[in-house]
Amino acid sequence: MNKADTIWMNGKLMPWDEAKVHVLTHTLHYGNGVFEGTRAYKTDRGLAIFRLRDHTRRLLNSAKITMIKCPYSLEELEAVQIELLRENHFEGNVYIRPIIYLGYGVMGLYHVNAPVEVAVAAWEWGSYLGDEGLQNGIRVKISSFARNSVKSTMGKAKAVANYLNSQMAKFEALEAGYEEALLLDDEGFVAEGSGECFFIVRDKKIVTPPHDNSLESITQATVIELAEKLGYEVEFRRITRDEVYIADEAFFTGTAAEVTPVREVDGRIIGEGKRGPITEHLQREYFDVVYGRNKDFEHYLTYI
Ligand code: PPE
Repeated sequence: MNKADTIWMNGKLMPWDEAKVHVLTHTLHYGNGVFEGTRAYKTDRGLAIFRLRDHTRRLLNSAKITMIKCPYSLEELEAVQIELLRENHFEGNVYIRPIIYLGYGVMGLYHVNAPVEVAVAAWEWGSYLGDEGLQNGIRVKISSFARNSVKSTMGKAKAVANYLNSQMAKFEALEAGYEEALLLDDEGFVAEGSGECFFIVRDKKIVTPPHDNSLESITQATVIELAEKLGYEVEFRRITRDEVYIADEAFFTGTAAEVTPVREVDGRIIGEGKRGPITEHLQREYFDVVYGRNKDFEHYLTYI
């Protein structure tokens, strides 16, 4: 990965290689931690963090859900992320990864006495599913793993533990020669990708599943806001796998994945087998937003 100079950890900036944890770190054993993924783009006016407030608020909400008391306020965490980007003098686009976790000192499942630690790292990260994928679309496999059920996990939290399910699905898809997994919920309806939300387009209507079994995605919300401004009809409703196969277009959204077209699912060609026209339109508009070229969305950018 692309190393940066410093990482912020428990109140101070330290050299990248020194930002370490003890092997008995509670989160490492029992999986209770929460994190965020936020991007900053090189705009004409310099580096700007996209939707910093929304990501930081979700981080604190995730901690609330999993019963971790974060010692820093929303404003403090925002200031830390800005400071980190200023200190590191990045040349390209940046991915910011804040994490709140339980540190060293307590073992056993009763977690409330474990020390709460907070770190924020940032590094230069290019396209998540490849530049080729952004242009021409990716091939996707519906996973044999059901998305974490609401009966046993809490998908509104961007919680470390939720990502075992994602990792297994991603591994299975890549091992089978695909580029990403699409997970169904335990009732068989489309939930989300291993690290993205999912959309289809049918008869010019844009459809995405409700958040029953998925993260409340900030990119998804941005794309919906954009689409509605552009005059598209957007519908939140359940989608079945066979409906995906006969969609005119399909795409993933996520901070890392941005807007990535899907050109094939389980051997079925989606639409024309390439990036569809509405996907292309939304993708272009999304990049205009994050690069500060759309005045209506300026309020989502925090310039460094
Ligand atoms: N669902 C999941 C499971 C998920 O992990 C993400 C983000 C999303 C939906 C989209 O959420 P949002 O970023 O708010 O639009 N996944 C992060 C994972 C990247 C990684 O591999 O690490 C991300 O996009 O940053």
